[in-house]
Amino acid sequence: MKKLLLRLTAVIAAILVCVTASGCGITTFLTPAETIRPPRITGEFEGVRTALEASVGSDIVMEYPKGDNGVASFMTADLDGDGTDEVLAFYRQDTEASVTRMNLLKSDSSGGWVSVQDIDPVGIALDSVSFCDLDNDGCQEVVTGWNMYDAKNKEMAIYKMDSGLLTQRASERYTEYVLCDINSDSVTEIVVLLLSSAEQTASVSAFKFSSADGITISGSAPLDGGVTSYAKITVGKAGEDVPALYIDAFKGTTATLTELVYWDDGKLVNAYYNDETGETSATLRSFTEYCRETREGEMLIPFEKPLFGQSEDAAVRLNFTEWRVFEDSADEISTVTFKCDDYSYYFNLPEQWYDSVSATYGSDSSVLIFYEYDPVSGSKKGELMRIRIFEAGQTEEAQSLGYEVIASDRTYIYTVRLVRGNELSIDLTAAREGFEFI
Ligand SMILES: [Ca+2]
Ligand SMILES: [Ca+2]
Repeated sequence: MKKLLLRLTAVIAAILVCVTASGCGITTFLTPAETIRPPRITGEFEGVRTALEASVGSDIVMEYPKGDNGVASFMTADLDGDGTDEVLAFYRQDTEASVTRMNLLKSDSSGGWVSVQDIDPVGIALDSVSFCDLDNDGCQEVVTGWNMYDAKNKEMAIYKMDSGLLTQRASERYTEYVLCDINSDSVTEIVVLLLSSAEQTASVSAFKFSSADGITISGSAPLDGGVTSYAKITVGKAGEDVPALYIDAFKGTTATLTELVYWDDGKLVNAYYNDETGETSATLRSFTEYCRETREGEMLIPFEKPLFGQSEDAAVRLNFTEWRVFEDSADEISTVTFKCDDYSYYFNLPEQWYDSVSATYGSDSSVLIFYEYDPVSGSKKGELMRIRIFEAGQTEEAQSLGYEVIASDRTYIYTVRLVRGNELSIDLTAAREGFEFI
Protein backbone atom coordinates (compact mmCIF):
# COMPACT_ATOMS: atom_id res chain seq x y z
CA MET A 1 0.00 0.00 0.00
CA LYS A 2 2.80 2.31 0.89
CA LYS A 3 4.37 1.63 -2.48
CA LEU A 4 1.11 2.41 -4.21
CA LEU A 5 0.94 5.75 -2.44
CA LEU A 6 4.47 6.56 -3.47
CA ARG A 7 3.61 5.69 -7.01
CA LEU A 8 0.57 7.94 -6.94
CA THR A 9 2.74 10.74 -5.64
CA ALA A 10 4.98 10.28 -8.64
CA VAL A 11 1.89 10.35 -10.79
CA ILE A 12 0.89 13.75 -9.53
CA ALA A 13 4.35 15.07 -10.28
CA ALA A 14 4.24 13.55 -13.74
CA ILE A 15 0.94 15.18 -14.57
CA LEU A 16 2.34 18.63 -14.11
CA VAL A 17 5.37 18.60 -16.30
CA CYS A 18 6.40 21.84 -17.88
CA VAL A 19 8.78 21.94 -20.76
CA THR A 20 11.41 24.53 -21.26
CA ALA A 21 10.94 25.72 -24.81
CA SER A 22 14.50 25.66 -26.01
CA GLY A 23 13.80 26.13 -29.67
CA CYS A 24 14.68 22.56 -30.57
CA GLY A 25 11.64 20.58 -29.50
CA ILE A 26 11.35 18.72 -26.27
CA THR A 27 14.65 18.43 -24.56
CA THR A 28 14.05 18.87 -20.89
CA PHE A 29 11.13 18.01 -18.70
CA LEU A 30 10.90 19.76 -15.42
CA THR A 31 8.60 19.12 -12.53
CA PRO A 32 7.02 22.15 -10.84
CA ALA A 33 9.46 21.71 -8.00
CA GLU A 34 12.25 22.42 -10.46
CA THR A 35 10.65 25.27 -12.38
CA ILE A 36 9.74 27.05 -9.18
CA ARG A 37 12.39 27.84 -6.67
CA PRO A 38 11.47 26.29 -3.33
CA PRO A 39 9.87 28.94 -1.17
CA ARG A 40 11.55 29.91 2.05
CA ILE A 41 9.93 31.91 4.75
CA THR A 42 13.25 33.23 5.94
CA GLY A 43 15.74 35.44 4.15
CA GLU A 44 14.53 37.47 1.22
CA PHE A 45 10.93 36.25 1.52
CA GLU A 46 10.66 36.91 5.22
CA GLY A 47 8.40 39.92 4.77
CA VAL A 48 5.94 38.25 2.40
CA ARG A 49 3.48 37.08 5.04
CA THR A 50 3.54 40.47 6.76
CA ALA A 51 2.94 42.26 3.45
CA LEU A 52 0.11 39.88 2.63
CA GLU A 53 -1.54 40.48 6.01
CA ALA A 54 -1.12 44.22 5.61
CA SER A 55 -3.17 43.95 2.42
CA VAL A 56 -5.83 41.30 3.11
CA GLY A 57 -5.96 41.25 6.90
CA SER A 58 -4.36 38.97 9.45
CA ASP A 59 -7.32 36.63 9.79
CA ILE A 60 -5.99 34.32 7.09
CA VAL A 61 -4.84 30.74 6.71
CA MET A 62 -2.10 29.93 4.24
CA GLU A 63 -3.13 27.38 1.60
CA TYR A 64 -1.32 25.32 -1.00
CA PRO A 65 -2.40 23.69 -4.26
CA LYS A 66 -4.25 20.53 -3.23
CA GLY A 67 -3.10 18.30 -6.04
CA ASP A 68 0.55 19.29 -5.96
CA ASN A 69 3.13 17.46 -4.00
CA GLY A 70 5.65 19.39 -1.98
CA VAL A 71 4.69 22.80 -3.26
CA ALA A 72 4.08 25.30 -0.51
CA SER A 73 1.84 28.26 0.13
CA PHE A 74 3.70 30.62 -2.14
CA MET A 75 5.71 30.34 -5.34
CA THR A 76 8.23 32.65 -6.87
CA ALA A 77 9.12 33.41 -10.45
CA ASP A 78 10.13 36.38 -12.54
CA LEU A 79 6.77 36.76 -14.26
CA ASP A 80 7.35 40.21 -15.80
CA GLY A 81 10.93 39.58 -16.91
CA ASP A 82 12.43 42.50 -14.98
CA GLY A 83 15.10 40.34 -13.38
CA THR A 84 13.54 40.06 -9.93
CA ASP A 85 11.10 37.47 -8.69
CA GLU A 86 7.49 38.10 -7.90
CA VAL A 87 5.63 36.03 -5.32
CA LEU A 88 2.26 34.37 -5.80
CA ALA A 89 0.80 33.56 -2.38
CA PHE A 90 -2.15 31.23 -1.69
CA TYR A 91 -4.39 31.73 1.30
CA ARG A 92 -7.97 31.75 2.49
CA GLN A 93 -9.86 34.09 4.74
CA ASP A 94 -10.38 32.34 8.05
CA THR A 95 -14.01 33.48 8.17
CA GLU A 96 -14.74 32.12 4.71
CA ALA A 97 -15.39 28.51 3.70
CA SER A 98 -12.47 26.79 2.01
CA VAL A 99 -11.97 29.09 -0.97
CA THR A 100 -8.37 29.55 -2.03
CA ARG A 101 -7.33 33.07 -2.97
CA MET A 102 -4.19 34.19 -4.76
CA ASN A 103 -2.20 37.31 -4.06
CA LEU A 104 0.61 38.81 -6.12
CA LEU A 105 3.43 40.48 -4.24
CA LYS A 106 6.46 42.40 -5.48
CA SER A 107 9.60 43.51 -3.78
CA ASP A 108 9.77 47.27 -3.30
CA SER A 109 12.78 49.57 -3.66
CA SER A 110 13.83 49.06 -0.03
CA GLY A 111 13.94 45.27 -0.39
CA GLY A 112 10.65 44.70 1.42
CA TRP A 113 7.49 43.22 -0.02
CA VAL A 114 4.23 44.78 -1.05
CA SER A 115 0.98 43.21 -2.21
CA VAL A 116 0.00 44.55 -5.63
CA GLN A 117 -2.98 42.40 -6.60
CA ASP A 118 -5.54 40.09 -5.07
CA ILE A 119 -6.91 37.65 -7.63
CA ASP A 120 -10.46 36.35 -7.42
CA PRO A 121 -10.71 32.57 -7.12
CA VAL A 122 -11.98 30.73 -10.20
CA GLY A 123 -13.27 27.77 -8.23
CA ILE A 124 -13.42 26.51 -4.70
CA ALA A 125 -9.90 25.27 -4.08
CA LEU A 126 -6.66 25.62 -5.95
CA ASP A 127 -5.57 22.24 -7.31
CA SER A 128 -2.40 23.05 -9.24
CA VAL A 129 -0.17 25.93 -10.26
CA SER A 130 2.50 25.85 -12.96
CA PHE A 131 4.63 28.58 -14.45
CA CYS A 132 5.40 28.10 -18.11
CA ASP A 133 6.18 30.35 -21.09
CA LEU A 134 3.32 29.37 -23.39
CA ASP A 135 3.68 32.10 -26.04
CA ASN A 136 7.49 32.15 -26.26
CA ASP A 137 7.80 35.83 -25.29
CA GLY A 138 10.38 35.03 -22.63
CA CYS A 139 8.01 35.52 -19.71
CA GLN A 140 6.22 32.73 -17.93
CA GLU A 141 2.45 32.54 -17.77
CA VAL A 142 0.66 31.21 -14.71
CA VAL A 143 -1.45 28.11 -15.32
CA THR A 144 -3.82 27.38 -12.46
CA GLY A 145 -6.22 24.49 -11.99
CA TRP A 146 -9.25 24.76 -9.72
CA ASN A 147 -11.65 22.35 -8.10
CA MET A 148 -15.18 23.48 -8.78
CA TYR A 149 -18.29 23.50 -6.59
CA ASP A 150 -20.35 21.21 -8.72
CA ALA A 151 -18.39 18.85 -10.85
CA LYS A 152 -15.87 16.11 -11.09
CA ASN A 153 -13.93 18.05 -13.68
CA LYS A 154 -11.79 21.02 -12.90
CA GLU A 155 -11.36 24.46 -14.43
CA MET A 156 -8.08 25.77 -15.72
CA ALA A 157 -7.35 29.49 -15.71
CA ILE A 158 -4.33 30.99 -17.46
CA TYR A 159 -2.94 34.35 -16.39
CA LYS A 160 -0.51 36.57 -18.20
CA MET A 161 1.40 39.43 -16.68
CA ASP A 162 0.30 42.74 -18.19
CA SER A 163 1.60 46.09 -16.92
CA GLY A 164 2.67 44.45 -13.68
CA LEU A 165 -0.65 42.75 -12.99
CA LEU A 166 -1.91 39.26 -13.76
CA THR A 167 -4.81 39.15 -16.20
CA GLN A 168 -6.83 36.03 -16.84
CA ARG A 169 -6.60 35.29 -20.58
CA ALA A 170 -8.13 31.85 -20.92
CA SER A 171 -10.07 29.18 -19.13
CA GLU A 172 -10.88 25.60 -19.99
CA ARG A 173 -12.63 22.66 -18.38
CA TYR A 174 -10.34 19.69 -17.79
CA THR A 175 -9.92 16.41 -16.00
CA GLU A 176 -6.12 16.40 -16.28
CA TYR A 177 -3.69 18.57 -18.18
CA VAL A 178 -0.07 18.47 -19.24
CA LEU A 179 2.09 21.30 -20.56
CA CYS A 180 4.40 20.02 -23.27
CA ASP A 181 5.42 20.57 -26.88
CA ILE A 182 3.37 17.74 -28.34
CA ASN A 183 3.83 18.70 -32.02
CA SER A 184 7.55 19.55 -31.95
CA ASP A 185 7.09 23.16 -33.12
CA SER A 186 9.07 24.56 -30.17
CA VAL A 187 5.94 26.05 -28.65
CA THR A 188 4.49 24.46 -25.53
CA GLU A 189 0.92 23.23 -25.87
CA ILE A 190 -1.64 22.82 -23.13
CA VAL A 191 -2.77 19.24 -23.56
CA VAL A 192 -6.14 18.76 -21.91
CA LEU A 193 -7.83 15.47 -21.06
CA LEU A 194 -11.57 15.75 -20.56
CA LEU A 195 -13.58 12.80 -19.28
CA SER A 196 -17.34 12.94 -19.04
CA SER A 197 -18.43 9.88 -17.09
CA ALA A 198 -22.09 10.74 -17.48
CA GLU A 199 -21.89 10.80 -21.26
CA GLN A 200 -19.21 8.11 -21.44
CA THR A 201 -17.03 10.27 -23.62
CA ALA A 202 -13.44 11.36 -23.31
CA SER A 203 -11.05 13.32 -25.46
CA VAL A 204 -7.59 14.78 -25.53
CA SER A 205 -7.03 18.22 -27.07
CA ALA A 206 -3.91 20.27 -27.66
CA PHE A 207 -4.33 24.03 -27.22
CA LYS A 208 -2.01 26.89 -28.04
CA PHE A 209 -1.96 30.03 -25.98
CA SER A 210 -1.52 33.50 -27.39
CA SER A 211 -1.84 36.86 -25.79
CA ALA A 212 -4.36 38.02 -28.39
CA ASP A 213 -6.59 34.98 -28.71
CA GLY A 214 -6.28 33.16 -25.42
CA ILE A 215 -6.27 29.46 -26.18
CA THR A 216 -7.08 27.95 -29.55
CA ILE A 217 -7.30 24.29 -30.39
CA SER A 218 -4.57 22.71 -32.54
CA GLY A 219 -5.73 19.13 -32.53
CA SER A 220 -7.94 16.67 -30.78
CA ALA A 221 -8.36 12.90 -30.54
CA PRO A 222 -10.92 10.64 -28.87
CA LEU A 223 -10.09 8.63 -25.76
CA ASP A 224 -11.87 5.61 -24.26
CA GLY A 225 -15.03 7.10 -22.75
CA GLY A 226 -15.57 4.18 -20.40
CA VAL A 227 -12.59 4.87 -18.17
CA THR A 228 -13.18 5.71 -14.54
CA SER A 229 -10.24 8.00 -13.86
CA TYR A 230 -6.72 8.81 -14.99
CA ALA A 231 -3.96 7.34 -12.89
CA LYS A 232 -0.70 8.44 -14.42
CA ILE A 233 0.40 10.54 -17.38
CA THR A 234 3.97 10.30 -18.62
CA VAL A 235 5.53 12.47 -21.30
CA GLY A 236 7.79 10.25 -23.38
CA LYS A 237 8.54 9.38 -26.97
CA ALA A 238 6.75 7.26 -29.54
CA GLY A 239 9.55 6.09 -31.79
CA GLU A 240 12.75 8.07 -32.14
CA ASP A 241 11.88 11.72 -31.74
CA VAL A 242 8.12 11.93 -31.55
CA PRO A 243 6.83 13.40 -28.28
CA ALA A 244 4.01 11.31 -26.85
CA LEU A 245 1.75 11.07 -23.85
CA TYR A 246 1.39 7.70 -22.17
CA ILE A 247 -1.89 7.94 -20.31
CA ASP A 248 -2.66 5.17 -17.81
CA ALA A 249 -6.31 5.05 -16.83
CA PHE A 250 -8.52 2.97 -14.58
CA LYS A 251 -11.49 1.21 -16.08
CA GLY A 252 -13.40 0.10 -13.02
CA THR A 253 -11.53 -0.45 -9.79
CA THR A 254 -8.62 -2.67 -10.81
CA ALA A 255 -8.53 -2.92 -14.61
CA THR A 256 -6.27 -0.42 -16.36
CA LEU A 257 -5.45 0.62 -19.91
CA THR A 258 -2.99 2.87 -21.69
CA GLU A 259 -3.80 5.54 -24.23
CA LEU A 260 -0.83 6.56 -26.38
CA VAL A 261 -1.30 10.01 -27.86
CA TYR A 262 1.09 11.75 -30.24
CA TRP A 263 1.17 14.15 -33.18
CA ASP A 264 1.27 12.55 -36.61
CA ASP A 265 0.93 14.19 -40.01
CA GLY A 266 -0.64 17.36 -38.65
CA LYS A 267 -3.06 15.70 -36.25
CA LEU A 268 -3.29 14.30 -32.78
CA VAL A 269 -3.68 10.50 -32.84
CA ASN A 270 -4.49 7.86 -30.24
CA ALA A 271 -2.47 4.80 -31.26
CA TYR A 272 -4.48 2.00 -29.66
CA TYR A 273 -7.97 3.52 -29.83
CA ASN A 274 -10.56 1.59 -31.83
CA ASP A 275 -12.81 3.98 -33.79
CA GLU A 276 -15.53 1.38 -34.24
CA THR A 277 -15.98 0.44 -30.60
CA GLY A 278 -14.96 3.78 -29.11
CA GLU A 279 -12.68 1.91 -26.72
CA THR A 280 -8.99 1.30 -26.22
CA SER A 281 -9.40 -2.43 -25.59
CA ALA A 282 -6.02 -3.36 -27.09
CA THR A 283 -4.19 -2.26 -23.97
CA LEU A 284 -6.92 -3.15 -21.46
CA ARG A 285 -5.66 -5.43 -18.70
CA SER A 286 -7.62 -6.94 -15.83
CA PHE A 287 -5.07 -5.78 -13.27
CA THR A 288 -3.51 -2.51 -12.15
CA GLU A 289 -0.26 -1.82 -13.92
CA TYR A 290 1.15 1.40 -15.36
CA CYS A 291 3.65 2.17 -18.09
CA ARG A 292 7.25 2.18 -16.98
CA GLU A 293 10.38 3.75 -18.32
CA THR A 294 13.55 1.74 -18.86
CA ARG A 295 16.94 3.04 -17.79
CA GLU A 296 17.52 3.88 -21.45
CA GLY A 297 14.43 6.09 -21.43
CA GLU A 298 12.26 3.76 -23.46
CA MET A 299 8.60 3.59 -22.48
CA LEU A 300 7.13 0.15 -21.89
CA ILE A 301 3.39 -0.45 -22.10
CA PRO A 302 1.93 -3.37 -20.12
CA PHE A 303 -0.26 -5.84 -22.03
CA GLU A 304 -2.11 -8.71 -20.42
CA LYS A 305 -0.85 -12.16 -21.39
CA PRO A 306 -3.03 -14.81 -19.74
CA LEU A 307 -1.13 -17.82 -18.51
CA PHE A 308 -1.42 -20.95 -20.61
CA GLY A 309 -3.39 -23.85 -19.26
CA GLN A 310 -5.57 -22.12 -16.70
CA SER A 311 -9.08 -23.41 -16.24
CA GLU A 312 -11.63 -20.83 -17.35
CA ASP A 313 -13.39 -20.92 -13.98
CA ALA A 314 -10.28 -20.53 -11.82
CA ALA A 315 -11.07 -18.33 -8.82
CA VAL A 316 -8.00 -16.19 -9.35
CA ARG A 317 -6.81 -15.74 -12.90
CA LEU A 318 -3.07 -15.38 -13.26
CA ASN A 319 -1.37 -13.31 -15.90
CA PHE A 320 1.99 -12.52 -17.24
CA THR A 321 2.54 -8.93 -18.25
CA GLU A 322 3.95 -8.47 -21.71
CA TRP A 323 5.82 -5.15 -21.76
CA ARG A 324 5.86 -3.70 -25.26
CA VAL A 325 7.62 -0.79 -26.91
CA PHE A 326 5.31 1.00 -29.32
CA GLU A 327 6.23 0.63 -32.99
CA ASP A 328 4.22 1.86 -35.93
CA SER A 329 4.13 -1.51 -37.67
CA ALA A 330 4.13 -3.98 -34.81
CA ASP A 331 5.03 -3.44 -31.19
CA GLU A 332 8.27 -4.92 -29.99
CA ILE A 333 8.12 -7.17 -26.92
CA SER A 334 10.63 -5.94 -24.39
CA THR A 335 10.05 -8.30 -21.46
CA VAL A 336 7.44 -10.66 -20.08
CA THR A 337 7.04 -10.58 -16.33
CA PHE A 338 5.14 -12.25 -13.54
CA LYS A 339 4.15 -9.80 -10.85
CA CYS A 340 3.76 -11.03 -7.31
CA ASP A 341 1.71 -8.49 -5.39
CA ASP A 342 1.83 -10.48 -2.14
CA TYR A 343 5.60 -10.13 -1.87
CA SER A 344 6.13 -7.12 -4.14
CA TYR A 345 8.41 -8.53 -6.78
CA TYR A 346 8.54 -9.06 -10.52
CA PHE A 347 10.10 -12.04 -12.19
CA ASN A 348 11.21 -11.22 -15.73
CA LEU A 349 11.00 -14.37 -17.81
CA PRO A 350 13.98 -15.45 -19.92
CA GLU A 351 13.17 -14.99 -23.59
CA GLN A 352 13.13 -18.74 -24.36
CA TRP A 353 10.17 -19.08 -21.97
CA TYR A 354 7.83 -16.59 -23.70
CA ASP A 355 5.85 -19.07 -25.80
CA SER A 356 6.14 -22.28 -23.84
CA VAL A 357 6.09 -21.62 -20.11
CA SER A 358 3.23 -21.20 -17.69
CA ALA A 359 3.05 -20.89 -13.93
CA THR A 360 1.04 -21.65 -10.83
CA TYR A 361 1.05 -19.61 -7.69
CA GLY A 362 -0.17 -20.47 -4.21
CA SER A 363 -0.46 -17.29 -2.22
CA ASP A 364 -0.70 -19.25 1.07
CA SER A 365 2.58 -20.99 0.61
CA SER A 366 4.16 -18.13 -1.37
CA VAL A 367 5.42 -20.62 -3.94
CA LEU A 368 5.51 -19.67 -7.62
CA ILE A 369 6.16 -22.61 -9.93
CA PHE A 370 7.16 -22.19 -13.56
CA TYR A 371 6.64 -25.19 -15.78
CA GLU A 372 6.96 -26.07 -19.43
CA TYR A 373 3.69 -25.98 -21.32
CA ASP A 374 2.95 -27.27 -24.79
CA PRO A 375 0.45 -24.85 -26.32
CA VAL A 376 -0.18 -27.18 -29.27
CA SER A 377 -1.28 -30.21 -27.28
CA GLY A 378 -2.42 -28.08 -24.33
CA SER A 379 -0.45 -30.22 -21.93
CA LYS A 380 1.54 -29.35 -18.85
CA LYS A 381 5.10 -30.63 -18.88
CA GLY A 382 7.99 -30.59 -16.45
CA GLU A 383 8.75 -28.01 -13.76
CA LEU A 384 11.55 -25.55 -14.54
CA MET A 385 11.87 -23.38 -11.46
CA ARG A 386 10.08 -22.41 -8.31
CA ILE A 387 10.41 -19.19 -6.34
CA ARG A 388 9.72 -19.43 -2.63
CA ILE A 389 9.76 -16.81 0.09
CA PHE A 390 11.19 -17.60 3.54
CA GLU A 391 11.34 -15.45 6.62
CA ALA A 392 14.63 -13.58 7.05
CA GLY A 393 17.11 -15.82 8.89
CA GLN A 394 15.74 -19.06 7.47
CA THR A 395 18.57 -19.46 4.97
CA GLU A 396 19.67 -22.84 6.32
CA GLU A 397 16.17 -24.23 6.20
CA ALA A 398 15.78 -22.96 2.63
CA GLN A 399 19.06 -24.55 1.59
CA SER A 400 18.17 -27.85 3.21
CA LEU A 401 15.10 -27.92 0.99
CA GLY A 402 17.19 -27.29 -2.13
CA TYR A 403 16.55 -23.53 -2.44
CA GLU A 404 19.18 -20.94 -3.30
CA VAL A 405 18.92 -17.30 -2.26
CA ILE A 406 18.50 -14.77 -5.07
CA ALA A 407 17.51 -11.68 -3.06
CA SER A 408 16.72 -10.58 0.46
CA ASP A 409 15.36 -7.70 2.43
CA ARG A 410 14.77 -7.10 6.14
CA THR A 411 11.71 -9.33 6.29
CA TYR A 412 12.24 -12.09 3.77
CA ILE A 413 14.70 -14.08 1.77
CA TYR A 414 13.69 -14.76 -1.83
CA THR A 415 14.88 -18.14 -3.07
CA VAL A 416 14.69 -20.36 -6.13
CA ARG A 417 14.85 -24.09 -6.70
CA LEU A 418 16.02 -24.82 -10.21
CA VAL A 419 15.36 -27.92 -12.27
CA ARG A 420 18.34 -28.58 -14.49
CA GLY A 421 18.69 -30.64 -17.63
CA ASN A 422 15.67 -29.36 -19.54
CA GLU A 423 16.43 -27.36 -22.66
CA LEU A 424 14.44 -24.50 -21.11
CA SER A 425 16.36 -24.68 -17.82
CA ILE A 426 18.04 -21.54 -16.55
CA ASP A 427 20.96 -21.15 -14.17
CA LEU A 428 21.18 -19.25 -10.89
CA THR A 429 22.65 -16.14 -12.55
CA ALA A 430 19.70 -15.94 -14.95
CA ALA A 431 17.28 -16.42 -12.05
CA ARG A 432 18.93 -13.58 -10.14
CA GLU A 433 18.85 -11.37 -13.22
CA GLY A 434 15.16 -12.02 -13.70
CA PHE A 435 14.23 -11.09 -10.13
CA GLU A 436 13.28 -7.49 -9.41
CA PHE A 437 11.66 -5.77 -6.44
CA ILE A 438 8.63 -3.69 -7.33
CA1 LIG B 1 4.97 34.02 -22.12
CA1 LIG C 1 4.20 22.73 -29.85
